[in-house]
Amino acid sequence: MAFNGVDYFAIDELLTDEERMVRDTFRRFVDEELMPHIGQHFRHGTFPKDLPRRLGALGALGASLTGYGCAGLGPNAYGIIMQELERCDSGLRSFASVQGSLVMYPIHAYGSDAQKERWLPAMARGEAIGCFGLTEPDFGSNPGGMLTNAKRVGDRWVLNGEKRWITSGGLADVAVVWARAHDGDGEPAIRGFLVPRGTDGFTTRDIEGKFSLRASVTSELIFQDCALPLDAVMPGATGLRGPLGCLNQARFGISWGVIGAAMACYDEALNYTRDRKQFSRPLAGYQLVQQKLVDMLEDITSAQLLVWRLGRLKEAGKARPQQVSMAKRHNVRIALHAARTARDLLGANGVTDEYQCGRHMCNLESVFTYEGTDHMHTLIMGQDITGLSAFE
Ligand code: TGC
Ligand code: FAD
Repeated sequence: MAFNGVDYFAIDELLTDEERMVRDTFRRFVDEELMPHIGQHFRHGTFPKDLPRRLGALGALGASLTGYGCAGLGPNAYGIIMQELERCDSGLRSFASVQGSLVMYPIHAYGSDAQKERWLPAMARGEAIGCFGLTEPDFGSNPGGMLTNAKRVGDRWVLNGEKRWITSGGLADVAVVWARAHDGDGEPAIRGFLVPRGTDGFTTRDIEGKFSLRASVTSELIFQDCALPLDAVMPGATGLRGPLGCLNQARFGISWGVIGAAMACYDEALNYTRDRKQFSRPLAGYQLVQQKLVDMLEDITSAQLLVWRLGRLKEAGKARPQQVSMAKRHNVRIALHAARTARDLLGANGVTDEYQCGRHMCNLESVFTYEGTDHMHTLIMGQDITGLSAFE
């Protein structure tokens, strides 16, 4: 059955013509080109290898950046692309988030002219793939404790350490790697390095056995005396604020993206419960079922209004990271709840991959954890409103 959107509060009227055009383009692309194949990719644990170039051709990669072949869209148009991709699968949205917000964005914001010229046009076209290495086996929520280090030795940086849980790691032509850099002068500081695939001393290993984001590649990055030229470092970022600045972009996209997953689950549950009869009538005719459907719709509507407003604040340069945390925390929560509710309403059918909700439910467990866990966003907001840090 064709997907017609979920828009109880006429939010469509708040969108610009450009945003509506982007929505229609990606809605059609997702329905016609991605939906028919996603179930098989999830079942077999494969990433659709043609996706990067197809998204590149549509201007979806680094869509909110300007120059270097990027589309230069506003924040909400970018968010709408994430929404439509995640309506298909969080793993596909993850690929686009990482490529645009976590790799192209830091190169654009912190990179040298040569780094921008080398990577951004090819990445915008989807001809080069990137990954973002911040998390380590022992440092996830607390990336400031990272052990990966880069030592300046003569005219080289020498990188040692390990990154884990890295989206697109095994596919990437270039890794943005955050490391504690010792240049011989003063205190070490966190810096970002661009490490091309094939550099001696750099290997990757894909993580197998995921029940979540199966259509996305997740990998370890291993650096053993990996020697890099001095110009491998991005000149514009020093300290943890460098990687955290990228996370603001990606978390914004996720806040939009998960609405897509929630809409897909709501739509599936509504259609299913209207069709399926138990006892005397369709399931949708029972009060308990209606309450669940109404809760889902109300949650989706609140999520839509939150990100629409956040996007407008971002456009005006006024969005604060703590507001992004609220949107990520709230919207992932409601999406996960919608997926679990849809799974429940589909009964036994909800546990098969003939339907979407079980796949979204498993995917959203990762989304709840990555880009700052639900707890981290709670503490970020807690600190903001009380003035007291509860991290340490
Ligand atoms: P803290 O002392 O608070 O801050 C250190 C420096 O960073 C600045 N800062 C920020 N800057 C920009 N944006 C933000 N959101 C920022 N938050 C903090 C801060 O002002 C300070 O700057 P300076 O110049 O004064 O030094 O740092 P902390 O060590 O206490 O940590 C804070 C905390 C816990 C919030 C942070 O570490 C955190 O966000 N942890 C969660 C880690 C995380 O989200 N990892 C995500 C990895 S990437 C990923 O998951 C990709 S998934 C794939 C996909 O997207 O699809
Ligand atoms: P931990 O930090 O060990 O947390 C475990 C639990 O403890 C959580 O519930 C957490 O909220 C809680 N906790 C931790 N500290 C506190 C505290 N102070 N107070 C209260 N509770 C606390 N990372 C990248 O760098 N790049 C990527 O591309 C990337 N892609 C990913 C893809 C997938 C599929 C997944 C699952 C993860 C990915 N990550 C990536 C890693 C992700 O960002 C981390 O998993 C996340 O930051 C949490 O870290 P952790 O898994 O080590 O959990």
